Amino acid sequence: MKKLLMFSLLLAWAVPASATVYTDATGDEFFGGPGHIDIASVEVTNTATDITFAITLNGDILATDWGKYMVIIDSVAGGDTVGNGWGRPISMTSGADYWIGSWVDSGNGAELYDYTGAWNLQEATYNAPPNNDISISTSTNTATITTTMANLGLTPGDSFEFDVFTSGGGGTDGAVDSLGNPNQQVGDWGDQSNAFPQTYVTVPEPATMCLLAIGGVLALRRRS
Ligand SMILES: [Ca+2]
Ligand SMILES: [Ca+2]
Ligand SMILES: [Ca+2]
Repeated sequence: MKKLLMFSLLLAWAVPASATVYTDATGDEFFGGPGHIDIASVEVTNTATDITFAITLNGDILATDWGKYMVIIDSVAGGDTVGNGWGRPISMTSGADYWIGSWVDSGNGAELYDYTGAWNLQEATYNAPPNNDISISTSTNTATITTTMANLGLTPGDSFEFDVFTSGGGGTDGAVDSLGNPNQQVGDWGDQSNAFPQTYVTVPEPATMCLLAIGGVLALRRRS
């Protein structure tokens, strides 16, 4: 029995985590600052209930803490082909349904908007439950944002299109960097630009699958 359990645990350890890493060029923004709004990569992961975007920048986002980090998402039919939840000069021509806007100054924060003919604030880190199903954590180079799958109209197995942008605090500041665009996205702060959609396929939670596998092995063992 001990050997079987050890084998099962080894199997669980060996199953890779469900992470997709999208890399971006560095030095591909007009600002040329300390790199805190120059996207280096984004790792997307999901569990059965939650989805996480870990945005890694080419500089220290805490030392220079005015960066804004945003995700535009096309996960269901329809959507906004010209705008987004923050009214920034950024569009997703396939039809944006959700918008995440986050900041790392003033103690960090994030908002999630959905589009139903107009953009509506659905979740915010500063809201009381149940309207605070979004979180942000930071390290030197990475801002990590988590919300629920349901908040983005997703169930495990669904795929969706997205792009990640950086910007400044001005209300008309555009996409200084785009994850999907390895070339310079805009020439100045207020320039209009379009998303370069990336595809993510959500998967069932690996931990759940491992537990099911272990449960199956133990059940077989009991039966024999
Ligand atoms: Ca970049
Ligand atoms: Ca859509
Ligand atoms: Ca880019």
